Amino acid sequence: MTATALTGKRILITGGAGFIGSHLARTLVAENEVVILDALTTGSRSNVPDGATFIEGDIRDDAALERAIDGVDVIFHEAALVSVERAIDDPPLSHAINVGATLSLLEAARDHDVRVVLASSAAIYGHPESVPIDEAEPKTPASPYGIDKHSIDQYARQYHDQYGLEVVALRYFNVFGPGQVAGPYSGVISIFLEQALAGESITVEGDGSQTRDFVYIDDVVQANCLAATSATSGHAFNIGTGQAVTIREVAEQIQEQTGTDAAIVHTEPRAGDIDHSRADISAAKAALGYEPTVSFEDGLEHTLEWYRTHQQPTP
Ligand code: UD2
Repeated sequence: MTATALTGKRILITGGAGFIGSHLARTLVAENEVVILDALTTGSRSNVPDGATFIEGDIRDDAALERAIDGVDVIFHEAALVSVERAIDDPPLSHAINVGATLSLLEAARDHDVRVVLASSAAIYGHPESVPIDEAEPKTPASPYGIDKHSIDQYARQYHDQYGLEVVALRYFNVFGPGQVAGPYSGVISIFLEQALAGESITVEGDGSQTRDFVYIDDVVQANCLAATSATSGHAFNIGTGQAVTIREVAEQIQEQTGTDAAIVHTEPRAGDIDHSRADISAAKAALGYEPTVSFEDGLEHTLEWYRTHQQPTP
């Protein structure tokens, strides 16, 4: 469990029943009063830790938001339509959830004078011109999801500059860890782990030479806690590790760590896939004191342990 300077606060976590939000909730609940607002669209009630107040509601519902924000000192805004594919299928829906509801949340935070830590995404950079990617890299999002995350990332700065709202946006790279359940829209690591544990072939899309900066969930929790307590405001920071791993290496590592007989097979490359993504995290280090602590191998080991105990591979 990540140590944090956040104690004795009333904290709202939107999306607190989801992957990232529930890890934050579990870290903070012992020393703080945690309120979770989650519509349970992709999150799960069982992710809500004991001791947290749970409000089942949609962030697009102003009344639910008002109720959730009452008396809080800080908001972690993790609720979103997280699927890039789903956002491509339905841009207005992505816009309503990812932008519209976030704007309502920023307005409410402005009214109540509450600090906000906002989940932005590496998706705002689209296909980067070069790696590592620093925060000044051109923003050419390659999907409606990326456009929407870019929008709220920029609104966060506006709300700081125009209205003095204390807000920090965190641009997550590829987050992984226990509790990220495999599905058609989830991260490659959860998909490969499920395949390997079920003895199914591990499906590498394309030749596997594409790279990603995989950041373990505990370090994302750490970044959020630092952003909530830092003197810094009105800025956006990359949250990754600064290291890149090829997808082929991910598959091989999972093959080795699970001890599976499953083969690695190559399928068609994903249309519009990003070749290389790696964060320059020097700004987060300097401004927030952020320092990744979990190596890719250790993170994978913890995630695998969780899968072994929580997932029932189909026979
Ligand atoms: C991540 C984020 C997405 C958005 C985007 C911005 C996740 C789950 N998604 O998408 O929300 O922020 O970054 O750039 O973190 N792959 C396989 N086999 C599979 C599944 C995936 O080879 O069964 C490959 C895939 O083609 C890609 C890589 O793994 O090259 C990573 O895929 P992903 O969906 O985990 O994440 P990404 O980076 O596309």
